[in-house]
Amino acid sequence: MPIDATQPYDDTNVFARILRGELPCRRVYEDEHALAFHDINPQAPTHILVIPKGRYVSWDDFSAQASDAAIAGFIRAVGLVAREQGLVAPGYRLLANVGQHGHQEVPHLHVHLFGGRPLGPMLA
Ligand code: IU
Repeated sequence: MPIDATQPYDDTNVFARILRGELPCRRVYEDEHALAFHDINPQAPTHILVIPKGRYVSWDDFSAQASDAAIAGFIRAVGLVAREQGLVAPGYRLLANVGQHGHQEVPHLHVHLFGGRPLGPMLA
């Protein structure tokens, strides 16, 4: 079920638990700002989720409330993961779902990084 992006942050959400090491993940990258791991239900040959380390429900509260350092660090981490995965030359897609109409299901901001095949036109 999609979440309400205006809800308070829920420390029991699955990505919070991954960040605390309570649940495993197939990690591909980590630094002070971000953690990246393989999606458990990949929609492309490469399907990685990049999440900030702070307590943000979605792109909305992250973009409004995170520090400039946290925002810059997160965006740099997304780009670094794409380069490390060899996705830049063939190309890739970034996606962040927000709230009900965006069909966001996990209430911790995550950017989907898709690659490894031609992805076709953007679906609205
Ligand atoms: P969404 O943007 O919130 O709709 O995407 C959630 C993604 O999180 C989705 O692609 C799931 O397969 C993925 N995921 C995961 O990788 N590990 C989990 O334990 C759970 C969801 I729950």
